[in-house]
Amino acid sequence: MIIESVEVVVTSPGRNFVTLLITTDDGLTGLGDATLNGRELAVAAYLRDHIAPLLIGRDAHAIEDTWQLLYRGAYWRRGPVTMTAIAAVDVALWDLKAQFVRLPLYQLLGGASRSGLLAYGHAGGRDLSELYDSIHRNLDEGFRAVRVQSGVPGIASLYGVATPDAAYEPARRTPRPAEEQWDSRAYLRHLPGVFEAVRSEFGPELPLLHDVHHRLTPIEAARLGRSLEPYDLFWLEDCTPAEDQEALRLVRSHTVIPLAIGEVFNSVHDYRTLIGERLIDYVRSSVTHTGGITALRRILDLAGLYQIKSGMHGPTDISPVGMAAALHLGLAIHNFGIQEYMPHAPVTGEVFWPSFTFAGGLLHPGDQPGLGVSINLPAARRFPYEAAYLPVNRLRDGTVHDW
Ligand code: EZ4
Ligand code: CO
Repeated sequence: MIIESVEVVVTSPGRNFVTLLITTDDGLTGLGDATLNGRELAVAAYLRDHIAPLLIGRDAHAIEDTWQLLYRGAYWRRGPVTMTAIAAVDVALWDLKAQFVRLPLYQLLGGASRSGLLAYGHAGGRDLSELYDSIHRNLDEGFRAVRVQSGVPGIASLYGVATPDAAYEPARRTPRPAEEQWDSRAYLRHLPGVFEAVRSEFGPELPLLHDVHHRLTPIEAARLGRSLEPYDLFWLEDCTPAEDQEALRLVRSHTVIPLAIGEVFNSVHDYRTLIGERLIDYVRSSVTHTGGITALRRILDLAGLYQIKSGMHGPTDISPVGMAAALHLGLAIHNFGIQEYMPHAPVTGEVFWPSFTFAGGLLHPGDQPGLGVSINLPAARRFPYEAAYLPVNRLRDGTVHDW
């Protein structure tokens, strides 16, 4: 199975996506997701200018060798642009191999370890009444676990909180990043009361999650973890800036709240302290941003030795192709934990045709050969790229803060 052509498609049905198409002399086409939110064109150029010429004429079956060639062969290692580009190649090659043997990809990864993947949805509201409505909408859509984000009095616009008429989408199509505000003291005062109220309204069973989005110092995160312990969270996510692995030692020594981290990581080396010292409970990396199925499976195998589970990132900036890859991997591994799932806007479905399903709170990748996703290229051309940025955060005095 020789690689004959490599194409990078940048399309914007509802939001920007970068997709890699690898076509072989057998006439099969494999797809990989290369979407890096707000930095899409850097990955597209990396793939087009530096990777595509190396792939033409190679054996599409040689997944491990190609991964090592692209990782070691660049000399420059790691980093989100590089690892997202490598991930797209890796996933496209897994898609091709599985199509070649006419099996759903999860069968090549060891077969199904469960009947479906527990998914969590996103709930958010500016106040409790909006938040309750949003949680009810998630339950009506079938979710059996919910991430809860709340407005904070005194903070005008805040991560994770949508207005009732719009789905939450942090990347905005503006020529410059939007600015949001942050105030750790106001947040730390307000949040425990929100979880107390949500627990008493929705009862003890419903798994509740929360994302701090890298905004606290270790001692603030430790205090937050302690104050949320009575409400039995499934996890507290990204409580401190993720790249500071040692910060979690302090958090861990003060609270038993389960911790999840890693959506901005791109390598197993970002996790070595966190996993080796059991400082986290869930690995947030996605297939798309962490070097593909080949690389994320290694991270999750290492995590499994320490009873740490998967909690793959699944926002709308993971394309349907990236989501399908996550579901095949999640179905096959032993240490699956939970899968984030933010359904894409209906218009995204004009370009991407996935076959994965969501029913009874569980996702399943489906049983089509390969990933089970196809792309409608004429439709993709109807949605040209539009620059979009994630917001930035400022404190009350104007200082830039982690977003
Ligand atoms: O901010 O995907 O847990 N989910 C998240 C997401 C991220 C965006 C960044 O591209 O934190 O909303
Ligand atoms: Co997050």
